[in-house]
Amino acid sequence: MIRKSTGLILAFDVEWDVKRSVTFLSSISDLVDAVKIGWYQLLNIGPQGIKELIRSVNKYFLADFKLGDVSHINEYVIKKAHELGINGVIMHAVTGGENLVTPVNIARELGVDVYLLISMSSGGELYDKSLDYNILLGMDLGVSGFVVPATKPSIIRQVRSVVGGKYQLLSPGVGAQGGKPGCAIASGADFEIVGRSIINSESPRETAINIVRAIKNPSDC
Ligand code: 3DU
Repeated sequence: MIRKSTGLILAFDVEWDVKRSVTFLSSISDLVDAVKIGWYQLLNIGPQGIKELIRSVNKYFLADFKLGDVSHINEYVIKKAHELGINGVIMHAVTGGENLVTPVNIARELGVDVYLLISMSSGGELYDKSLDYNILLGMDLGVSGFVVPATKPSIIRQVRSVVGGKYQLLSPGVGAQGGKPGCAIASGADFEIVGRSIINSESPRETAINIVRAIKNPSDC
């Protein structure tokens, strides 16, 4: 599980080398509870770059590979991610129980958290039609939590009301995609995931401070 302090997760979608990435992350490290990396960064700096980054920055690293393959491939990827030092992975619910059960169990044995994506910040209409099914699927599998969009607060409220307090809800779509900082957490999420608003800001630290402030004291949600 991600340890909560500020409630902010940085979506670190950048094209920078490891050195620049470490410098940036060190400058806002106290403001973020976790760093989310994904395909873009893996393709930019490669697995060794990811390994070096994780070794250099003392943070929870969440791999957003949105895993949605057959069971054994999901399993291979989770094992490789673990070797790189990844603490948690995001998986697509849509791949279904049969393709999720073994990978989730293997992740648990390795100490890697699984967060199940059950709704998208834009589109994802098939997900939203089967929300109840996917919530129960995740609970049955024993995932650590769910990815639910800041752009759909009613979905966050619905998921929270079903899962209770035991599961962590991570919410992307804050800032650049329209979600107002603080409002996803006010709707029941545990963490807000923010990328471009911080990364592209002229003053990333100041922007992150303002987001953390809004998370602590949300208004106009
Ligand atoms: O829009 P931003 O720059 O704050 O980035 C959002 C991040 O969250 C990005 O890494 C994307 O892959 C992820 N995400 C969504 O944007 C929407 C989802 O439904 C799930 C994940």
